[in-house]
Amino acid sequence: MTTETQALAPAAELTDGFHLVIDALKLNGIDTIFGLPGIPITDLTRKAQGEGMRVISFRHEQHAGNAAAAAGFLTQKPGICLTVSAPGFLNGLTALANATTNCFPMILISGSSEREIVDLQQGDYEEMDQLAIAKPLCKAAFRVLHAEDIGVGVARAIRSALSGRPGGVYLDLPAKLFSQTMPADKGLKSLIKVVDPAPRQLPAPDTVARALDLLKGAKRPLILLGKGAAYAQADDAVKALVEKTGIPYLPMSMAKGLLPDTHAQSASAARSYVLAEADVVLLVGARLNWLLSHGKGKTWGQDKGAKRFIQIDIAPTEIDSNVAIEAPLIGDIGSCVQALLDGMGDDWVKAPADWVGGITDRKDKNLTKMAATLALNPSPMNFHSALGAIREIVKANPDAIVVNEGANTLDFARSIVDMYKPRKRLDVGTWGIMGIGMGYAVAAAVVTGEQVIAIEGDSAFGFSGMEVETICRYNLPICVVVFNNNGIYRGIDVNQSGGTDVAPTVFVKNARYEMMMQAFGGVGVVANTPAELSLALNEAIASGKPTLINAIIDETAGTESGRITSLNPTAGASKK
Ligand code: ADP
Ligand code: TZD
Ligand code: MG
Repeated sequence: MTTETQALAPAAELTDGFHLVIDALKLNGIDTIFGLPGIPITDLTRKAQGEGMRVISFRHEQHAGNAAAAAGFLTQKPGICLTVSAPGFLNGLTALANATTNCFPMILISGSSEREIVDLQQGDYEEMDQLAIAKPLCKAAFRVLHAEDIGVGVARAIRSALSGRPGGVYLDLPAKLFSQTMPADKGLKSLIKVVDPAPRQLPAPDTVARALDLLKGAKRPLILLGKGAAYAQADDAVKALVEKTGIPYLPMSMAKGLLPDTHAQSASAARSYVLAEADVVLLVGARLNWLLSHGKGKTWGQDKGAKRFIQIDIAPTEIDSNVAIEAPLIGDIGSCVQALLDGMGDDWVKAPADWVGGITDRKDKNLTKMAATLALNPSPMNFHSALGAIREIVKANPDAIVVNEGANTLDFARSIVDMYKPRKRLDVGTWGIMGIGMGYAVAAAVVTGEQVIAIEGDSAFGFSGMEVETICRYNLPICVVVFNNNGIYRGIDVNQSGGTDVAPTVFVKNARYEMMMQAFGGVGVVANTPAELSLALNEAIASGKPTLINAIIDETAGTESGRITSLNPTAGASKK
C-alpha cells in the first residue's frame, strides 16, 4: 500500500479499555456497579452509566463494597464495587474481606497507579501495590495490563467469585489500561461470556448412602440451615427435605425465612434444648464456627455423649474443621438435598414423635412467655416492645427485606422478628461486623425493588449513616429504624476515673437521628411508643419514601455485648 492509499482507507473503528470493561461486564449479565468515582475511574463510571448500566455512587467505598456483597448474595451474580486507587481501594477492602468470610460473591475493581512507578516506589499519586495487599484477603486476585486481556480478566474474576464456595475477588486495573485502544472488532472477539460459572456439583452416590444410613438411625435428628442454603436458591428442595423427614430444624440468622419462621417444625424457640439433645445433626450450608459454639461444649450437650454430624457443603475443606463429620456430603446444596430426597424413597419414616412432641411443648411454653413480654408497654420503649411493633409489620409485609445490625438490637430482632420468605434477612454475618447497614439496604432496594426495613442499633447505624444521602439521592424505598439507646449496648456507663469525658460506650444523649434523613429531603420521625413506631413504619412502606425513624429505647435496657457476653474477656468484671 502506498502512503497515499493508506491515507484514503477508512480508519478502523477503535474501542478502548473503558468500553472493554463495560462490554465485558454487560456481556456477562452484570448491569449494576456500586462505587465511588475519582482518578482513574471517573470516566468509567460515567461511560458505564452512558452505556445503560445502573451506577450507584456512594459516599464511602466500604458501603459500596457492602452493597456489592449483598447484591451478590441476593442474585447469585457477583456484585461489582468500583473504587479509585490506594485509599479508595483500602476502603473497599474491608467489604471484600467480609464478603469472602461470608461466602458472598463480589468483585472489587480498583483503578491503580503506574506499575513502573509503584514497583520502584517512586511516589506516584495514590501509590500502592494493591494486588499484593488484596491477595490474602480474598478468594482470588488478578491484574490486567493490556486491553486485549480485559475479557479474560473479567471472566476469571466472575468464575472465581461464583464457582465452588463463593467469595470476594479483586481485579486490579492500572490507569494506563483505560486509554489503550484496539480495533473494535478484535476487542469484541476478545471478550468472554462465562459459561456455567457455578456448575452443579453432584455428591458421590456412596456419600449419599452414608448420610442416609446415619439419618435413618437417628432418634433425635436435627437439621441446621445456614446462609449457604439461602444463597443456593434451592428453596423447594430444602422445604421438601424438612417436610418429608419431619425433622425439626434451626435456621441460622440469614437462613430465617427459608421456611417461614412460623413453620411447625421450626425449633428456634427451643434452640438450646435441641442443640443439647439432638443425636444426629444435618448441617445444610452452615459452618460449625463460633456462631454454633464450634459444635462442642455445653451448648451441644457434651455431657450427653458425642453428636454425629452429616454436613452438606460445596467446600470439601470445610469438613472436620471443628469436630469430626461422620458423613460429609460434598456438592451444591440443590443437588445434595435432591440426592437425599431421591434416596429416601416413598417409605421414609418421619422423625420420632416423642422427640418432635417434646420440642413442640418447649417451644409453645417459650412462645407464650415471649408473647407476654412483647405485650408489655413500658415507657420508654424497650427492645421487646419496639420489636413487637416491627414484628407485626414484617408479618404483614413478608416481601420486605430486613437489614439488621447492632448488639442488643441485632440479638433481639433476630429472635423476635419472624421472617416468612427466603433471603429476606441480611445481617452482620460471620464476623458480626458493624457498618453493613446502609450498604446492604441500598443493594437490597436496588436489586430487588422491594421495601427495605433496616433495624439499626444507634452505634451500628453510625458506621454507615452518611449513606442516608445516597438513599435519598436514588429515592430508595428504605426505612431505617434507629434503636436509640444513647450508646453501644446501653447509654448509662460512667467514666471510671470520674473525669468529665463520658464513658467510651456512651453517645450524645437524645440525639436527633431523624434530622439526618430530613437534611437530604427524606422523612424523619421520632417514635416514643410502639404505636408511633407502627404508624411511622406503615407510612414509610405506603409511601416508599426514604424514611428514618428515631426509636427512643430505654437507655438501661441493653446488656453488655448483647448475647455474646461470654466472648468478652472483661464483661464479667464490668458487670459486678
Ligand atoms: P451460617 O453463618 O448461616 O451458619 P456460613 O456462612 O457459616 O452460614 O456457612 C455457609 C456455608 O455454605 C459455607 O461453608 C459455604 O461453603 C457453603 N455454601 C455456600 N454456597 C453453597 C452452595 N451453593 N452449595 C453448597 N454449599 C454452599
Ligand atoms: N467495629 C466493627 C467493625 N464491628 C464490631 N462488631 C464492633 C466494632 C464492636 N461492636 C459490636 O460487636 S456491637 C457494637 C460494636 C461497636 C455496637 C453496639 O451498639 P448498638 O446496639 O447501638 O449498635 P445496642 O442495641 O445498643 O446494643
Ligand atoms: Mg445502642
